[in-house]
Amino acid sequence: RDETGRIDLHNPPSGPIVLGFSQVGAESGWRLANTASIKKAAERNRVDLLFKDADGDQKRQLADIRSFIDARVTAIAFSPVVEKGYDDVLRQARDAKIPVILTDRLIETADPSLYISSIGAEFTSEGNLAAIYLENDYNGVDQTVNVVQILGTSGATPTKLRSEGFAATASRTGKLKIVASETGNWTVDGGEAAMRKLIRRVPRIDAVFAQNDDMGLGAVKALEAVGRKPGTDVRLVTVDATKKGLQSLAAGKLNYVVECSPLIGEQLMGVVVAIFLGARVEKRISSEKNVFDSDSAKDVLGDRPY
Ligand code: GYE
Repeated sequence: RDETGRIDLHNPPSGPIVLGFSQVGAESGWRLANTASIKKAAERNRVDLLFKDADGDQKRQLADIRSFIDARVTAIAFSPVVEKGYDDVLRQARDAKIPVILTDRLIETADPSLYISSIGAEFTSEGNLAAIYLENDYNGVDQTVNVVQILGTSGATPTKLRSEGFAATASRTGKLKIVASETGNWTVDGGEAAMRKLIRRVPRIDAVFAQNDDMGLGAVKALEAVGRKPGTDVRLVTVDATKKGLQSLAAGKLNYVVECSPLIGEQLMGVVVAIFLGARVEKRISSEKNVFDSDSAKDVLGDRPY
């Protein structure tokens, strides 16, 4: 249904299984690949998809979810813009007997029975892995490493957990010192602006932990603009492993990329079909992950689909 309450005729339900999916937005390469994966998997599994893009706006996402309840879909899935504030709409879904699946990110709720399953990556370990790489990289160097962080949108699960994971690993040896953080809102432009601020604020930056590839690519631009050599003078670690991220890694401008796979469409459709058939579904389903350095990036770049 659109804002006026009419059924959206671009995608009228025609089969027995209808999934309402509310996406965060189109902020990053990761997100575009995630949307493509969900659309493709829906088609392949003969699931009618009502797809809505919230453009990073939680209010719009809540309205989109309500429109799925009104349309009496088989199931609702969404990737939450932020963690807080979904209890009311999820209670409405429960009253309408529509099961809800969280994809990618999580919500903060006192009642986890409000969703049937969640599918996504383990963000804390992504932060752990980023810090482990930098510690190894500076092994034998007898000084603390000044790290700046470029954060995703505040209030979103990956921002919170990647930060927690990185800080927890960093604090074990004290070798890495997080000297400053700025938000880059997951975008290339946001990452560039954040890096510019950090360069102004912090006298000595040894390394950057950018919480996604796009922001890392923005940081590369900002560093080059002041004559610094990203990858050499300043070490950069990012998360996602999109094609653009891996290309930069292969070119030596990024040093290490922790994969967070956006390709969760098939896993999601598996859960939706199971719900339709009345089968039991797992409460938590984790996506696969890998890590890349410059050499392994070159190995996979040829057939990287996103
Ligand atoms: O890392 C970032 C995206 O929630 C895991 O959101 C996702 C994050 C991803 O925009 O690129």
